[in-house]
Amino acid sequence: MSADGFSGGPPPGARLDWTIDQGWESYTQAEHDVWITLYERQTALLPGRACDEFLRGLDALDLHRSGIPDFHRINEELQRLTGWSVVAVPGLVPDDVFFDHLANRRFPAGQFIRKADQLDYLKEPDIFHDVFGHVPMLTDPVFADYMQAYGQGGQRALSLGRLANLARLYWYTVEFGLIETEAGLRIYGAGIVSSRTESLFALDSASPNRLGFDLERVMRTPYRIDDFQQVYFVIPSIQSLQAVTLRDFAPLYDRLAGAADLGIAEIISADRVITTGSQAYAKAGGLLASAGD
Ligand code: HBI
Ligand code: FE
Repeated sequence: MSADGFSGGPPPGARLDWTIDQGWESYTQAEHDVWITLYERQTALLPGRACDEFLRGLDALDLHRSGIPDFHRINEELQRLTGWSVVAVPGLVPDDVFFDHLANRRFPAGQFIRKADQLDYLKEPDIFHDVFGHVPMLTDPVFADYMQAYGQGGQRALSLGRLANLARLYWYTVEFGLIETEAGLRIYGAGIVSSRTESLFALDSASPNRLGFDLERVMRTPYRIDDFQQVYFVIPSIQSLQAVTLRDFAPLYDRLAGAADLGIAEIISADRVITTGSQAYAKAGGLLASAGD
C-alpha cells in the first residue's frame, strides 16, 4: 500500500492511466438535473465573488445550464485556449498518476455526480467539483502553466518524500485560494467556488484568518479536509503564482524538514494580515454545530 492509500493497479474498466470513458450519453436526466441545480445556484452567487479569470473561463467553455457537459465538447475549446484537456476518472487516483496527468496538461475529473441529497457536501471530488470548480481557471494561460508546473513539482516532491508540504501549496491555492483585486477579495480556489456555503464563508465570515500568500509559510500550515478552512491565503495576482513555480523547492524542503508545523489558526509576526479571524465557527464545532440548525 503506497502512502496515498492506493495499492495495485487501476480499477476494472479503467485504463493503465486510470482514465475511463466519460460515457456522456449514459447520464440520466436526474444526474443532469443535479448539475443544473448546482450550476444555477453557483452562477447566481458568484458574480462579485469569483475572480474575473474564473468567470471568463465559465463563459469561454459555455458550461451551460442544460446539464452535465460533454468532455469532447469542452476539450475542443480548452485545448485551443491553453492546450489542456479534461479526462474522466472513476474518482481519486494515486498521487503519481495524478501528477503525471497534470504534468501533461490533462485534468483528471471524476466521472460521477453527487446525489440530490448530497448537494452541500461530499467526500470525494465529483464532476461538479472538478469541472465547474477547477476547469474554468485552466482557460487562463498563466494559471494553466501553474497547474502544469504543480504536476511536475508533484512528481519531484514524491521522489524527495516531500509530498505533504507540496499538497499544502495545492490546497491553499488551487483548492482554497483567494486573490486581491481593486474591487476587493475574490475567489479562485475550486473547493470554494464549487461550494455554495463556502463561497459565502470564505469572503464574508469573521471567523477565518485571511493572510497574504507566502510559499514557505503555506507549506508549514496544516489544513482542514472535513470543514471550512480556518485560514485562507491571498495572492496579489494570478501572475504571482508564476514566481512560485520558478523557486527551487529542494532547499525549501530542507529548511521545512527542520521547521515545526504552524498551528492551523496561528498568526506569526512575519504574516501580512488581511483579517484576523475570531475562529468562532471552528470553536463552535464547525459543520457539526450548524448541522443542528
Ligand atoms: N485524484 N482524481 C483526483 N483528484 C485530485 O484532486 C487528487 C487525486 N489524487 C491525489 C490528490 N488529488 C492529492 O493527493 C494531490 O494533490 C497531493
Ligand atoms: Fe479539487
